[in-house]
Order: sequence, then structure tokens, then C-alpha cells
Amino acid sequence: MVQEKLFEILDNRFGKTLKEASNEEIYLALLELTKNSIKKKGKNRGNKKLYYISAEFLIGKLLSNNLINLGLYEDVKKILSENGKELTEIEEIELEPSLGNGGLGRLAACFLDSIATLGLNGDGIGLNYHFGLFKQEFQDNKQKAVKNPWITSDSWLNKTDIKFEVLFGGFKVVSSLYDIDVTGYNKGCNKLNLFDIDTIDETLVKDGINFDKEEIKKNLTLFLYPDDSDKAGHLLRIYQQYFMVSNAAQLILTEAEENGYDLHKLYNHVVIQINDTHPSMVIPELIRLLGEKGIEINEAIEIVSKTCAYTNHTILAEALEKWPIEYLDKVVPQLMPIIRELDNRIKLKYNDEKVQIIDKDSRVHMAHMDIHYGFSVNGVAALHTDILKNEELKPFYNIYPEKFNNKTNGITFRRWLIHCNNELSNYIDELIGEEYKLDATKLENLLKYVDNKEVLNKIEEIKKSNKIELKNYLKKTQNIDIDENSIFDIQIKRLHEYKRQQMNVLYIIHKYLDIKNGNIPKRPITMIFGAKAAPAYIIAQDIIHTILCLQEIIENDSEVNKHLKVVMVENYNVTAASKLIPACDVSEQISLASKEASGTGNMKFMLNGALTLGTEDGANVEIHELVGDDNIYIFGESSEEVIEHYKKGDYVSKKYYEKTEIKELVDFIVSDEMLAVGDEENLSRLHKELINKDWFMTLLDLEDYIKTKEKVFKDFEDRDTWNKKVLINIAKAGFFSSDRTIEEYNKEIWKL
Ligand code: 26Q
Repeated sequence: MVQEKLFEILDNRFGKTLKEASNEEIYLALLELTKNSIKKKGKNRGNKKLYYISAEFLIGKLLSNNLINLGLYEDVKKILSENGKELTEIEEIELEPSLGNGGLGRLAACFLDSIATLGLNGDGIGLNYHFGLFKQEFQDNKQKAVKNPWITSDSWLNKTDIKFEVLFGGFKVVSSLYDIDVTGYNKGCNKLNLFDIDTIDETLVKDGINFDKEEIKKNLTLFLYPDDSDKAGHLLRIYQQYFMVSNAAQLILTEAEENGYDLHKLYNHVVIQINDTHPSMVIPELIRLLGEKGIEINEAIEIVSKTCAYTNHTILAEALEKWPIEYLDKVVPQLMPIIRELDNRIKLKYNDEKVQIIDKDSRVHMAHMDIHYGFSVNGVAALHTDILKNEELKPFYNIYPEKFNNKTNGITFRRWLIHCNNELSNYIDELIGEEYKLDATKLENLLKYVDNKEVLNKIEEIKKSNKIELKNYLKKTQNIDIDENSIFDIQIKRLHEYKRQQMNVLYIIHKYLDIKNGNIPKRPITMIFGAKAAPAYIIAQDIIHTILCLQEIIENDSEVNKHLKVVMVENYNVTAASKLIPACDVSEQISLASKEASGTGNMKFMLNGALTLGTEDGANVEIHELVGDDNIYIFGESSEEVIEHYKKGDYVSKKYYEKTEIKELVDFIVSDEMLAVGDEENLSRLHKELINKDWFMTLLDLEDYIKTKEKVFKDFEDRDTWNKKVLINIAKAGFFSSDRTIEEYNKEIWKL
């Protein structure tokens, strides 16, 4: 069936057989074939609909994902290989949409997959950024940001004829709606709705990612989170957010009216999940639009409050959005009277500055608006939700204990196991059948093989073959050679000081100096990083520079390069992640305890048989509970201790720096070797930062980190015991399926 269809499309479109067709032609044919097959699948329906509004959807390439969900993957792979073609090579033709930064955006994508798979009636709403998040290139050991075009004439993106008007202070724009089909695994489909404007001007971008920030009609959807170091950047971000939510609100009301729903009972038919505070203006916008339809303000507020639910993804104060009234007055003057009204009601009711929406400096706290005027507030891992309740949002928890709930994050196993590690998932099928694909907890059936040497060896063999695949990938993409017999130790995530890539850097320096002193590791170690840093985040750029300098120094040191290798993967994205994760031995999850809301990379690594080296933070806590002390490597101070340090202000990095061993490592950053390949300004800025400030307490946990990591590498040599730990990690990963997460959202919040 599939074969005939594929042959037919190739013949009609290109007049070629599969053997004759180029990879590009085969890709286009498969795109058409897949889209046709999606059309035949019904849309998931229901009397109530979820709208998941998010500024980011990091969906990754879609070809294989869709083939898997439509049940065509194995057939297509086979047909291609019978004709001398490789699906992995065809996949390379597709460009990855870069519509997200990191965890929050990828979570939204996993959620869409699970929502469709569970047959739930729920669509995503976001923006169609033409150049997405910047593309990262390395030049002179530094990150250079360039535009990242991903939209091609034939793609997953469909233009609809839906248009809305969006009014800003002083001018109006007309939107166009595009959509991408979201396939469920053996289920119906949903949509990812992406709004755009026709007047966008891509030629505005000249050098790197710089463009004129004032020309909103031309630049509105060019980039995701453009550089926000100046006022024009902040304003553009507000323009984007309002554009997103005004369109969302109009789409939601249009669909509700088309279905004949009573707007007075909107909450019986619609639920809106607000993904972090970026879409928060949907609350006043919906109130405004209901007002235009004749619903008086008290009732409109009540309707909206019963419709909206908010997810918090961070406790970092600087990431909680607070917009100056002056900015909102300029961009969205029509919302300000509503926001003031919402704030007044709170001020009348609660005599507590901490819960006000508009603070004494005339800034609007978006999260505060969400909590007062939404019916649910959730954190994304158990520890994170506890910290929200007891620390960050305590005054709100005291008012609304019933609104607070936890939804520990999850990942879709379709992409993060079946697709990225097909060999492992096929082997699991052989061992325990396919039940786990719909009920992930069934992975625990693997535990019966925990002492089965043959199974453990096979799992090791699969890991080795994934390591060879990664080796080939890095050779092809960056011309870097790595040794598949070395330990692969990987830290891949956005670059941020709280995630402490700089602590890993200090370990590398430790190991480098140790090898120089004649302590040769039993087995070579390959330290792999992947990370983009926000263009305006200076210290993050400095950390990337330091990693790249170390990479160069170690590569050129013939004494050391046989034993240690540092690789910084360029332009880390979903595609790279799916090559890196299956090949990993040691998963670095080393954030300062209390700072990583959840993490989801930690779950992907666990599922693919890497062992976690981590702090008791975010979802690491839950991984630890599931696998037990023997199957994870935990180090560092606890979140309670860290929170105490912040309260008392008693962490002084210099005190740790003064210890001779630590001093030597930190000072290496500005050593002659480093200065010979690096830039003094960047290196000494990081050096000073670590000694004088170190807000995220790198030096606090450094000694424990080094000690624990040495134990990890020692344990790796007992291959049988290590493989047993690997198997236990895979078997216990079922809890982290996003199907479980979405079932919880639906049962406790959405009630679809
Ligand atoms: C806000 C205002 C101004 C400028 C930027 C932002 C901004 C942009 C992106 C704030 C936050 C983000 C992204 C946050 C994010 O990705 N958070 C991650 O969410 C994951 C999914 O819940 C968690 O697993 C991670 O722990 C969390 O860091």
C-alpha cells in the first residue's frame, strides 16, 4: 500500500522511480504521502477544548515523528532500504523549525504529541517566527548568532484563510493563521496554530541577527525572543505577546460561537493553559473581548477566571515577567484600564504589597495576574511545586491553597525512544512486548532481566552502536573525531549560570591538570557540551568561550588528548539531541539545588540508559526516588541548605576559592595556556565573577562534584554492575512519559 503510493507520487511529480529519485525528491514525496495520510485521520473532538498557548513550540523535525504516529515508519524504512536509500539521510533534507529556546518549548511539543495520542480535543497556539531562535556558529572560539530560516515552500506548515485584526497603540495589523498538523500515536490529529503577519520583511535582517526594532509591521514575527537588552527589545517582546494572545482570544471566541456555545458558560467548553507568563495578557484581552460582546465586567472576569490555568516554569526572580506600565500603555493601551481594575480589586481585598498586580514602581506582575484570575497554578516537578508553595509564592498559597497543584513534567516516548533509539525500542519489544508504548509503566517488566547477562550485554552493545552513530554524526557535521570506547559524559541544555556548566568546566581543568601530573584515567573520557547562550547574556558567552578554549588546548596537547577530549556541539537543537542522548553514558544534571524547576533532558537520558550525575534538584529528586541510591550519583548541598544560604546571605565564594585545590582550578581560566588561545576580556570576566560573586554557588559544590564524578568513572569499569544500573534506569523511566503528565492535567485541571 505505502509502497504503491510512494511510487505513484514520485512518478507523478518527478517522473522517477524510487531508485532514480534524489533524497530531496524522496523527502517531498514522503511529505505529500504523510500529509495525505493525516487528512484521512479524523480530528480529535469533544464538547470541551483545550488551548495550550505558548510563545515556544520546539517541535523538531516532523517526518519520522509523523510516520511513527501514523504507523508507517517501519514500512517506509524497509521500502527505502530495499531501494538503496536510508531514511536517516532523507530526514536530513528537512529543516528543523527553531520555534523554541529550550525546556519550556520542548515540553509544549511533547505535550501536543501526548494530547493527540490520548485522543483529547486540544490545540496549540503560538507564533510563526520566520527565523526562530538564532542559529549558533562558532568563530574564534566564540558564539556567533545568525538567522535560522526554516520555512520552505513545501513543508508541514499550511496557510489557512483565517485572519484577525490586532490593535496596538496607534496602529493596527492583520494576522494570518498557519497551522501544522499534530498526529497522535495510532490516534486522531490536532493542530498547532501559528499566527503571523503578511507584511513581515525578512530583508530587514542584515548582519547576524540585527534588525530595526521599531518597524513592528515588518519585524513582529521575525525572531523568537530577540535580544532584549534594550527598551526597543522589551517593547517588541510585548508586541509579540499581545499579538499572540489577541489572536488566540479571537480564535477561541470564533470557534466557541461557531459551535453555538453560550459565552456566559465559556468555561464549560474551553480551557486555556497559559505556558509561563508569556501569554498572560490573554486574561485581560478575553475580558475586553467579552465586554465588547456585551458581557458586563464582573461576569467577564468570573468567566475568564474559570477558563484560565497557569503553569510556572521558573523560580528565578529575573525570569518572572514584570512589565512597566509605561510600556503597556504604549503597546496595549486598551488593556490597561482592565489591568488596573483587576489590580484595584486585589488592593481592596488584600492589604499585602506582595500579592498586588501593579507594584509601587508601576510594574505589572504577570504571574500575579495569572494566579488571582486563573483557577489553577501548577509547578512542573514535586520539589518545584513545594518551593512555590512554601517560598516563592507563599503569600498566594496562603490565599488560594486549593489552586496550587503539581504536574511533574514528562517526555514523549515516541520521539525520545522509538525514533531516536529505534534499536533499543525494538529490542525492548522483543523482551517485553509493545504494551509499554501505550502504558509506559510497563517498562518495569524489564526488571526481570536485571541479572540476565545476555540482556545486559545486548543493551551495552546497543549503546556502543549509538556511540558509533554519534561519532559519525560529529565527524560529518563538525569534522570532529571521538572514540567510541571512551566514556561519553554529556551536558546539553541552554547555557545559564544556575545550570552550572562552569562547574563542569572546572572539573575538566581538574582532569587536565591531573593527567598532566601523570594520573592517567583507566579509560579515555569524552566531555560533550551543547548550549546556546542568549546574545545579551555576557557571562554565558564567556562560559562558551572558556569551553571552546579548553577544547582547543586539550586537542593540541598530545600528552592529554589520548585520555581526555572536550567537544562543544555547534547549534545544539532537537536534531542534535536525538543523536546525543542515545549515545550517552553519564547525564550531567548539576544545577544549583532549588533552581532547576524540573529539567526534561534528565528524563530523556534516563530512558535511553544513561546514569544521572546530579544534584537533588527538579525532577532529579523524583528520578532518585524511583531508581534508589545505588542507581544514580547524587552530590551537593540540598535545596533547603541553598535556600538558607540565600536568606542569610552567607555564601562567600572567595572563602572556597582560597582553598588551594580550588584556587588552582579557577586560576587556570586566566593561565598563559588559556590566554594563548582565548580572549583576555572574556576569560578574566568569568574568573572575577567566580571569585567575587558566583551567585549560583559553583564553588560550594565543586569538591563534592569532583569526588562523585571520579566515582562514576571508576564504577563504569565494572561493566556488569554498570549495565544493571542502566537497565534499572530504563525500566523505571515509565513515570516520565508525557502521556502520564497529560492524563494528570486532564483529570485535575482541564476535565475534557
Ligand atoms: C522572560 C522574560 C524576558 C525574557 C525572557 C523570558 C523567558 C524566556 C524563556 C523566560 C523563560 C523562558 C524559558 C524557560 C524554560 O525553558 N524553563 C524550563 O522549563 C522546563 C519545562 O517545564 C523545565 O523543565 C526547566 O527546568 C525550566 O528551566
